[in-house]
Amino acid sequence: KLHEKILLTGAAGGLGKVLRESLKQNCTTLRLSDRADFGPARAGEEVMLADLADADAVDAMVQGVDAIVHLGGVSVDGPYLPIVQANILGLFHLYEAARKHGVKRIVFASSNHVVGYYSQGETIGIDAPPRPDSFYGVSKAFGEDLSKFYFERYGIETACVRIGSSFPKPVDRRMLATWLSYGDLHRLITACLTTPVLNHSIIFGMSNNAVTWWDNSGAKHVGYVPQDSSDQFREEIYAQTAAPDLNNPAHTTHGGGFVVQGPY
Ligand code: NAI
Ligand code: 15L
Repeated sequence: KLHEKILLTGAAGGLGKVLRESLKQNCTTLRLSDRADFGPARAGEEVMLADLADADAVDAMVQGVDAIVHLGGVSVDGPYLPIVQANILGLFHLYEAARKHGVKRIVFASSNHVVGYYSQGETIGIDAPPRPDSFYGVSKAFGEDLSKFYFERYGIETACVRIGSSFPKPVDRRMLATWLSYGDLHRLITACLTTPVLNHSIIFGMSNNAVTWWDNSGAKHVGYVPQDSSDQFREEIYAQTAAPDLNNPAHTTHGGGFVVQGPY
């Protein structure tokens, strides 16, 4: 096993439940954390509940692990305070704890909403300037910058995975471009944990979809090779959904519905 102990935050969430099963292949012990209770540890697991807004709890959660997969936090847009507490303050706590305890590598669940204002008529690379589409997107852009600082100053490597839409299957036309299968999610996180030199990297979390707005060619060193594709769902989705309204930014931007939510 490449890692002795990996910490998985957000373990009670949608993607946390998926990675709880598959990440065990990568480590001897998987430490699981969330704010919400999700029951007892199983074989090869530890459970440590912590609110990301609580610096001491986060410090204890991080002590003794050698890598972190950070999924915890507010995962949609909404009023700024909970987002600030979990995704901004919580990230300070996490990186300070990682520095103090010598954690060398972190996989951070960033989001496509960091670049949500780009048009679906353009393909962007990993180095395109951020255009966050929401308080939520701003908080993820902050996480990308904070982790870059911790790499340049302290050498802590981070993969910022800008996840598209990771669900069992795509459910609308936008998701035909943004879909990341659960199998590819696991492959991508594993690649980030195991590639020899990661540095501070940004990579889009998507499957091998024919229509895409994102170009991962600047992140080949991560070694991620998607094996699934949304293409098999295209006919079904087209039959079930209306054509896009080109005057509605929710239909024409990378971020979709997030660009028209709020104010709160
Ligand atoms: P989720 O909302 O199902 O899970 C997030 C978990 O974080 C929840 O279990 C929640 O209890 C926990 N959490 C929230 N605030 C917390 C706090 N203050 N302290 C400790 N824990 C807290 O989200 P999901 O879908 O599993 O996403 C996981 C991560 O991936 C999130 O960071 C999300 O922003 C990111 N992401 C997910 C995408 C997707 O398609 N599922 C797309 C882009 C990004
Ligand atoms: C996200 O960042 C959210 O966490 C997820 O719930 C989806 O809304 C996803 O983006 C998306 O853009 O489809």
